[in-house]
Amino acid sequence: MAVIKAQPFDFTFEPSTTGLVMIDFQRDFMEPGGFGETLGNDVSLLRAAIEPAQALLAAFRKAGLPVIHTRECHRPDLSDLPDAKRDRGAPSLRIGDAGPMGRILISGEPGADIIPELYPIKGETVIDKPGKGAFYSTEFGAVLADLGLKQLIFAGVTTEVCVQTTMREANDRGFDCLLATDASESYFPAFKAAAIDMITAQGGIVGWASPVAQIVEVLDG
Ligand code: TIU
Repeated sequence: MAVIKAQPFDFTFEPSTTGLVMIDFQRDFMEPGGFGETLGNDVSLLRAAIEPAQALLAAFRKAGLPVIHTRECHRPDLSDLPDAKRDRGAPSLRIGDAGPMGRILISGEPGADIIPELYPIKGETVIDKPGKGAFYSTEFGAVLADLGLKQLIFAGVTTEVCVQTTMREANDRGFDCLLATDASESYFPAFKAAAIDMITAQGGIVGWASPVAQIVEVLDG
């Protein structure tokens, strides 16, 4: 067993049953002209997570441990897009509309793909998901079971939306979940801080939190 210093207490894990989950590092959230910006957000806020996420990804690859990437996106025919999601609020472009990076949040379009800095390599799994959580209506749970994983380390965007939702879903399914704090960002810094507090409060009611440096130190051994 290995031990990472974390909040609210040490995260003890077996490397051979531990995977990295990279949530929605997509151009649609990270770059101008995508879904995040259509919602009125300053997407530059998310870029702080890139360098720490690269370090975490490199450590997992070096250790030969599994990496799973997710992408929030919908089928081109919108058959997996609930009206409630498409019609919510007053974005400048809605999901499925044509934007500068192709149709907003649609599978196969440039905007829905993962940013080049964190692009998957051969052997890594990519899960397309229609919801905020990665388990809903996807093969994510089956992939984790096939890989024999019990502990998950999370990076991604945004902390309080897709990352926290997926951590909660994973926690309910019996996984020990650790958030790599600086490898995750939000359009709302106060929400990121609150999400970390919510995850780790009450004795780790959802999971653990630790900066990338403390995780990499242990993975690099
Ligand atoms: N809007 C926002 O903060 N997030 C999302 O819509 N999706 C993800 O977090 N990936």
